[in-house]
Amino acid sequence: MHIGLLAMSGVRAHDPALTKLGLTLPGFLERGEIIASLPSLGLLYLAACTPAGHELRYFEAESDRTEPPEIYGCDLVAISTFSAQVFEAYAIADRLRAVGVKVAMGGLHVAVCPDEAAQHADYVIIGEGENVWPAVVAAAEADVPPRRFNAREFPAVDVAQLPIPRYDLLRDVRCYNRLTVQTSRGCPWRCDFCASTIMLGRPYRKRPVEHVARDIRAIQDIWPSPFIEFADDNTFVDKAWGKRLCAEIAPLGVKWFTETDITVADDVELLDAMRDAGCRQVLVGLESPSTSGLDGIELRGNVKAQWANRYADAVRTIQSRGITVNGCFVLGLDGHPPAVFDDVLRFAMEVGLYDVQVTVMTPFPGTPLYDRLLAAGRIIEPRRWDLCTLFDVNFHPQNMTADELRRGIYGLAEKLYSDANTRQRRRAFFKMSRASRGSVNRVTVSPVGGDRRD
Ligand code: B12
Ligand code: SF4
Repeated sequence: MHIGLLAMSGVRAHDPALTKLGLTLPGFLERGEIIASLPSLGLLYLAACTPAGHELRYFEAESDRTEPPEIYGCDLVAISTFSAQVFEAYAIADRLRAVGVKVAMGGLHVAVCPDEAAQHADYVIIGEGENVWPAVVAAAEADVPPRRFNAREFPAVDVAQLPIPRYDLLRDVRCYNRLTVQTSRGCPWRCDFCASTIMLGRPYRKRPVEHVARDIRAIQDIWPSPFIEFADDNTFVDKAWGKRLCAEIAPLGVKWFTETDITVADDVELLDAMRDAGCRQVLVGLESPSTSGLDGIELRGNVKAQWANRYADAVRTIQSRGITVNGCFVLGLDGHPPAVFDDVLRFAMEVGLYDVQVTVMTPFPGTPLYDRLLAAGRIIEPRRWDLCTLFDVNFHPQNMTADELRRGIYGLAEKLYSDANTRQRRRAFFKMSRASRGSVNRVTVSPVGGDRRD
């Protein structure tokens, strides 16, 4: 069969004012441009798990979010979904199926909304794809009628056995400025709003560090100086493993970015190992500048609430080792008062956060947050998955109106990302890292893009 893998990249936001503001301000623009062109790692894993004897091609949707015409030459097309693009994905799937192309859909969105997806796809896959995909390909080949595949009915994915993603398929697509590698899957903390790998129903798992290095080398075979983004939820939960990872990848000479929780600040030895291994930025979900809003957001642990009073010191410690911090704030948490916008600005400026990401609390389908807000009648437009962008307000906050939240974020973004304030925040980082013992003359910062909240 001819099998097409269709990725739908780019960033999404609907609120016109916030989009105009957020996507045109310098800090944001820089980040948006950098991250928008990441390839779909999930599809590259599926490609690596495709049984022999099929012709595979990786496609990116066009910039107007339609499918490239060549995809109509495929017998089977695999589409990977996130909530924000799922309606676009359904429209493409409908067009493909109308002319007899079979469509398989998987990914974070359809894993939690399989009934909805079944109206648009022949095969709907719930959960991690690697061990299910060969059965999907066999079903398409045998012309099996539409059905669902639940990863729970297949052997669980062993992350120690993951193949090298088929990065080679990207060679002819376009020039990617950064590539993703996974070092771990999942996160132990389970925040009530989190819509990452948690949605796939599997626990936190770390890969063998040698395999991570193996994957990076596979990328280097194609792109000699890649910038690597770890597509993890929370890389350095296990500090001892983290040090082994750094030791393994340091000789490869790559620069990288990752998402991790604030507890890395407790281990200076780890931070130095990260910097020496090429870490340029960590994206850390601080969520709130103070304890308000944090208590109880994690369904396991209460790490963020316990750390909130130490956030400023923690950020300074990380940045003083020569690693920039992209601090993320989720605005509109139930405990957030209207003063939260000023608090975030003050925190970011005082601490000298190199990058800041402010996003709207977003009720993604399948999260405890969505169920809680829906039951309380607080979702403004239920099932408007296209508003799951992290930049659109689609719920009634507890301590302000939806409009106050919107306007609060506009005002905050305008100040945070102004040229003058961006320069001032970044100057603080350079000062801190210069002052730090051992990092003098060693720190070079290349533009990096945050992404978790994208
Ligand atoms: C890299 C990344 C991106 C890249 C995506 C590139 C791409 N085309 O895939 C870019 C930068 C473009 C991006 C953009 C956005 N992102 Co983003 N991004 C991520 C990130 C950091 C890693 C995703 C990843 O690579 N995971 C690793 C792979 C291996 O896992 P996977 O994709 O889930 O695939 C597995 C299974 O799902 C399954 N599977 C997936 N697809 C398919 C298909 C088939 C047929 C089968 C059988 C199986 C299958 O098998 C795979 C292997 O097990 C995650 C955060 C995170 N830590 O996960 C956020 C995340 C996915 N992004 C998110 C968001 C909100 C966005 C944006 C809406 C932000 C914005 N405002 O623009 C946009 C939407 C983009 C779009 N076009 O839809 C949310 C999505 C939540 C949700 N449930 O929808 C996440 C989880 C971040 C968060 N916690 O909020 N993002
Ligand atoms: S710490 Fe981050 S990745 Fe982990 S559950 Fe919370 S939001 Fe998700």
